[in-house]
Amino acid sequence: WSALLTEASVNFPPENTTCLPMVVMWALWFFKNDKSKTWQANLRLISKFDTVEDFWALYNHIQLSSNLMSGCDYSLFKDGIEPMWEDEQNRRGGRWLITLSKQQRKADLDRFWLETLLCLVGEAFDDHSDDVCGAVINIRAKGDKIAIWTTDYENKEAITHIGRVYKERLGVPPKVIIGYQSHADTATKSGSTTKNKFVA
Ligand code: MGP
Repeated sequence: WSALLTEASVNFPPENTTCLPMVVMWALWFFKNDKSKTWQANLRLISKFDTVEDFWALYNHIQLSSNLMSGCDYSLFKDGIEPMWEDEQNRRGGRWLITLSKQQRKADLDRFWLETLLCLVGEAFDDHSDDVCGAVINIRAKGDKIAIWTTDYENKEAITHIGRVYKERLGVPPKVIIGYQSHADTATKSGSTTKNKFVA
């Protein structure tokens, strides 16, 4: 059996099938809230992929976000960028934040997150996809959140384009306003809200 399995893994994928390549390598991370550890120690890399086939294999293998325990996150980031404010590519960046009501966990959460993943791996923001660092989903009892992180909160053109396309792809009604906040403001906020640098 072990010989067979080795043989199978060596020959998979078969040489003559084409794996649709992606523009960049992506890394999926998982965060589990363990209060005895630091925030960074609770963050784990799950795996990396750079083909469409490997994306679906991973997506189909892991729990849907709506099944995760409160306090957990998934993050999908470009390989080489850690899903934290401190990374060089995030330090001067920010996020388009989608805040969901408790009712939306059942109605919208999983499809919003899948659509977010597809926007990223499908380079949906044209030339401005270069500004994208990754995306995060926070499962929280007080209300779940999904965000796309970009690298430069001063890059108005990229941010407004990404926000417009993202809102449309999620099917957020025009009258619902989404906000973009810098990580610097998020990290130093004192109250429960961070001011928006941009809205879409
Ligand atoms: P959170 O997990 O992003 O949101 O941040 P949550 O749990 O909804 O809390 P709220 O404050 O937005 O209401 C929770 C806490 O995790 C933050 O206050 C930080 O202490 C820590 N944290 C979150 N992020 C994204 C980072 C990060 O990038 N770096 C570090 N060092 N800590 C972080």
